[in-house]
Amino acid sequence: MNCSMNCSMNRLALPLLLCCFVASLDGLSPLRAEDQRPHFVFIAVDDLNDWIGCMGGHPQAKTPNIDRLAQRGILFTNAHCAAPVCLASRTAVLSGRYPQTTGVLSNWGAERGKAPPKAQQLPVRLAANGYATLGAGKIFHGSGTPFFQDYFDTEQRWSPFTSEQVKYTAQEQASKGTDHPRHRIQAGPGQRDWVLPLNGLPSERNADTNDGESFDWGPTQVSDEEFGDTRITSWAMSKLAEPRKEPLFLGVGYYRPHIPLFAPQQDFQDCPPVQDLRLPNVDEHDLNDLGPVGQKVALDAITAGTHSLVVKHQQWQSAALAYLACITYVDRQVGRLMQALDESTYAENTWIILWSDHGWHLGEKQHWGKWTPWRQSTRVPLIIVPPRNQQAIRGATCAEAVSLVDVYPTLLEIAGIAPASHAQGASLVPLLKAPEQQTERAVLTTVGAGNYALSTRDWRYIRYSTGEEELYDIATDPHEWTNLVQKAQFKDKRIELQQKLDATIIGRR
Ligand SMILES: [Ca+2]
Ligand SMILES: [Ca+2]
Repeated sequence: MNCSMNCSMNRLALPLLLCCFVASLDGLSPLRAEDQRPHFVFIAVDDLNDWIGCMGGHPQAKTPNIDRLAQRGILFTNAHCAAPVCLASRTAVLSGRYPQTTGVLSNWGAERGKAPPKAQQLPVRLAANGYATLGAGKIFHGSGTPFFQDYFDTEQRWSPFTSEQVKYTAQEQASKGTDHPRHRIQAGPGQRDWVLPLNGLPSERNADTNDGESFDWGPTQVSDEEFGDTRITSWAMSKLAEPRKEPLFLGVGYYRPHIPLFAPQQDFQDCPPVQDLRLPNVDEHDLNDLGPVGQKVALDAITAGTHSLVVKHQQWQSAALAYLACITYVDRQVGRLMQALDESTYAENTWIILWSDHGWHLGEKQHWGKWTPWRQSTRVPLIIVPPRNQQAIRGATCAEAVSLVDVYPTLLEIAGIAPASHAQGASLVPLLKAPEQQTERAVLTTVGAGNYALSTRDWRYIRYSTGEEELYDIATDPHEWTNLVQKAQFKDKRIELQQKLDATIIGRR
């Protein structure tokens, strides 16, 4: 197995040598040998937890296309985001740095008063090494904002991305929820209009907003073709129809299943009837063994509504159904994209990377949304598919703890580009060669300043800024129902993970 991957890696290096050789023969006017380096299709799915068929997070998840990708490559079943919120997670992925280094711990840019060290974005580093870098949809979070200009050097911005990204039209905004044909109530001069939610739920937050972030769900009457993620896919497919001499990095960022959980009618119809929808597996006494901070994080409406509201209005099943329908919708788009790739000139020599920026709670620990330290929020799908023209391990899973920060050095190594000195993750190439190997690695997730979750192959350790702790044996308790931190028999494990956490944090500064 190692041999086949080594051969593959040698094959990556060969075209570079060929280029140099041709150039040196010709001297004054170097002949341009066609660049044989691999292409990348880089698929980001927003707020996708493990509710996909190949991860088994929900028994009724229907994701045949994502499952096929897992069969074509390696599925990382214990991958965690660097921070369970969009901007902080995506900044870590695209800069290759942990949030403590970037200072970007939230959705609101860098910590006040802390100037983040500038970074070379992943696509920019690829572009500097001869890649054509194109993208559409949500790859960054709010690119073009002052934050990005501050954090990423202006000249390092991903200009082809900004110029070519698909813009949402008024019709498409409907699918994002920003101009949804919900019933709008005129509030009067100087006041914001009220929009009645599609789900009929009186939202505690955002009930009166139309900013696309509302805690709402349901099928829409917007046609498939008008949905933003459909258009993003069509745009990406058109780029795969364009041959080019340079190797290609194509970023495709899907907005679903981010709230509002709107999807075309057909994707709701492809899911079970709402009365047959299975609810997430929860322990109703789950919060009893948490400290006050943990309980508050669980019960607060941080990034979505509260569980008590959902339950009170008997909406748990319909919200879970809508989340599944949004995933089914995105999976259909992944299927269209993969078909276009397989029928294109890029079919043989393209790596596919599919990832989500963080997970999502749907009532687990009585919580809805993200930005919690628990696995439901930090664990993400991560699938890496080697090109068809390479001998490689396929259809395997890797249970080692890995981080989304690892994506940056992994792609550079695959592309044969020198590692970036600023990058802090570990290349996953050794695990792609031998996914069964055990690395003893512990990966860090930061949940706002001073709150950390450490994930290893079998354990999770959480420590809040107040010193409050939690300890879970994932091998026997994957839902993190039983906090072992006070149990005497796990004292050694607790100390071991405390020390690992401290070493990891210090190592990241
Ligand atoms: Ca997100
Ligand atoms: Ca518990």
